[in-house]
Formats: sequence, structure tokens, C-alpha cells
Amino acid sequence: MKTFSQAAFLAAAGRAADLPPQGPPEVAFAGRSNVGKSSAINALLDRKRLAYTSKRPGRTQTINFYQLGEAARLVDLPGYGYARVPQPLRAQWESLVGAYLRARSALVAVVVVMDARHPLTPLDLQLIEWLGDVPLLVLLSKADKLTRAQQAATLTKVGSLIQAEVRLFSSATRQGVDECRGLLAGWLQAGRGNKRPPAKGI
Ligand SMILES: Nc1nc2c(ncn2[C@@H]2O[C@H](COP(=O)(O)OP(=O)(O)OP(=O)(O)O)[C@@H](O)[C@H]2O)c(=O)[nH]1
Ligand SMILES: [Mg+2]
Repeated sequence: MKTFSQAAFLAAAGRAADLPPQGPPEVAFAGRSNVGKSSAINALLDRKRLAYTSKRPGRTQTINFYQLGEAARLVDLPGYGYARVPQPLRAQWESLVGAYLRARSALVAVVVVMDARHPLTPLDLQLIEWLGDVPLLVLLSKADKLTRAQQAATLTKVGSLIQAEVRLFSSATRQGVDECRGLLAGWLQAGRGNKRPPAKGI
């Protein structure tokens, strides 16, 4: 999909009321804080700093929308599970991200990013269960931190436990980038005529 190289920032929403109107099919990136969601979006779009990244967890606090040409959007979600975020902010995360994931009929697939060294945390599993049957891609990120043998073992383990596409990924070495583009392009193209119904309660 050539639109991966035609990305532009579209909008940031800090409250559900600020979400931009629905448009073309969207794929959202969810996962724990600091696992590399924003870095994965930059790698897929071949841009260094379109999505803001940081060594400190909790960098992305708004839902950020990136437009790919006319035909698609990628959506960077704030991370969850960062223990030092105060309780009211966690409630804000739930109301913002929950509202988005529940009601967005343009959402055709979700990428759940997990650190390949610590996959399938309880919060990851809760999210996946809640998402129900939306097409799912699990990215095992920071794969460059694992040996080849560890990568293979992690891929097999996660693939056997989760009903989803599962891929090793590294924004640092670009491992997995082309394959993920292919998967996402397929979902985005199919999604043009086939938007999902809204999910029920969180
Ligand atoms: N070695 C390595 N480091 C990575 C990779 N991807 C991201 N990082 C680093 O991990 C840190 C967090 O990356 P982000 O992309 O900001 O993570 P995020 O999931 O968007 O984090 P929040 O917005 O806080 O939820 C940064 O220091 C990145 O440079 C990767 O593939 N390999
Ligand atoms: Mg981020």
C-alpha cells in the first residue's frame, strides 16, 4: 500500500468528545506503556518522529490519528499499566480509550504491541478478551533484545496461547516491518466496505 509513505498527523484527542469524525478505515495500536507503540507506527510509516516516543513510560497521553493518503488511518493510543500514573488518570484512560474502542465503527483491526521479553501480561489478556473478535495483530516488539532462539520460543508460545496474527517486530532493526505493512494493508483495504458493528459494554 503506497499510502504508508504518505502519512500526515491528523488530530489528537484528550477527551472522547474531541475524537475526529469517522472517516476511512482505522487500525489502532494498543499496549502497555513503553512497549514501543509509537515507535512501531514510525517504523511502519518510515518516519523518524511523526509519532512522539520517549524513554519515559506514559509519553502518549492523547489518542493520535495519522492519515495515510485518503484511504486509511493509523491510531496511536496511550499506553496502559504504568503503575505511577495516578488513579484519576487511569480512569481518564478508561473513559477515553474505552470510548474509542467501543464505539468506533471505522476501526477494522487492533495491533496489540507487547515487549517480546514480557508478553501477555494480565492487562494485555484483559484487553484482548474485551476486544472480542476484531481482527488482531500481536506485535512482539523490541525483538532485537532477544537472541534468535529466544525469539523463536516466544513466537511459538504466544502463537499457541492467543487467537491472532503474531509477529516478531523491532523498530530498531526494522524486523517485521514489511510483513506487518502487508497484513495491515489487507485489513484496511478489506475494511473499506466492511466496517465492524460497535462493541457492547466494557
Ligand atoms: N531496542 C529497542 N527499543 C525500542 C524499540 N521500540 C521502541 N523502543 C524504545 O522504547 C521506548 C518507548 O518507545 P515508545 O514508542 O515511546 O513506546 P510507547 O509504547 O509509545 O509508550 P507510551 O506512549 O508511553 O505508551 C523508547 O525509548 C524507544 O526508543 C525497539 O524495537 N527496539
Ligand atoms: Mg506512545
